[in-house]
Amino acid sequence: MEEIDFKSLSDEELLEQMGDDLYDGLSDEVVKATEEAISRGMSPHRILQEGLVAGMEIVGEDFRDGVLFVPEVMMAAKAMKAAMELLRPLLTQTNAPKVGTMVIGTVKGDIHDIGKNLVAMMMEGAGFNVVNLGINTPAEKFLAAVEEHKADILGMSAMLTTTMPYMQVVIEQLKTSGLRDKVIVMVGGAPLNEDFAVEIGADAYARDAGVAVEKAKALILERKAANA
Ligand code: B1M
Repeated sequence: MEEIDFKSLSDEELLEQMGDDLYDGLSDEVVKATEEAISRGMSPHRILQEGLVAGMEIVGEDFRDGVLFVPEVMMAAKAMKAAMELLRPLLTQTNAPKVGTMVIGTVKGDIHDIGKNLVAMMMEGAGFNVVNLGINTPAEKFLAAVEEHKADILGMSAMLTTTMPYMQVVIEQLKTSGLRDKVIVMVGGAPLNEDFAVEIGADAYARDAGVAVEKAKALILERKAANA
């Protein structure tokens, strides 16, 4: 395969190439394109949205339509994660004062973690102390972490229609253990929406990482004002 000189591409072409290489699961190329984009001073948000997430969206469509299968999607995910490691320092560096603590995890039965990790990084960048519990997280682990870290926010992510109901199981267990009123519950993930969040008794739904940060900050302020 002919090697592409990323330096010779315009910003738009570079981002498009990054998305194409992500689709093809070419980790090294995606990393090189991300390095080039960073060295040009492109914002991490633009690199994510117009390069990586754009590529992953096409992966998702072709996965749904049976054009791509699990092994190819895993390669694309690996490439995305490698690029996210380069963006991590840019997304998490902050001079913002500490706002609060968030415990976050992907719910039991679900191993998708790219979006959840993005939320975690952006929350860190906004001044939150983030405790990331990883994937396939059972209710007991969420509850123990909320108690141990005196979390202000519990964030749950689910990417499957079959795992989203587990969020309600966690909320019910928070209630029975007396923790529900002590923590703000935020939920997110591609198959969720606002109505679902209300239905299961969560405090907030965020459609993406940027909205998650905005809502988290607003809810913390609200709670501080109410307790003042
Ligand atoms: Co999966 N998968 N997958 N997959 N996968 C989806 C979710 C799917 C929609 C694909 C499709 O059919 N189009 C589909 C779900 C269908 C459904 O339930 N309705 C699906 C399926 C079916 C499956 C398997 C069942 C496939 C199989 O085995 N036959 C299997 C399930 C495994 C399991 O979890 N038990 C499976 C496996 C996998 C891989 C392992 C191959 C891989 C995951 C790798 C990884 O995460 N480490 C994978 C991937 C990559 C995807 C797609 C293609 C991409 C997901 C992604 O990373 N997007 C996905 C298609 C899609 O979503 N369109 C798909 C990029 C990421 C930045 O966006 O995750 O949406 P997203 O996160 C966003 C927001 O959702 C939001 O903010 C994020 C950043 O802006 N957000 C939150 C997320 N969590 C939040 C929490 C918050 C707030 C906001 O507050 C706490």
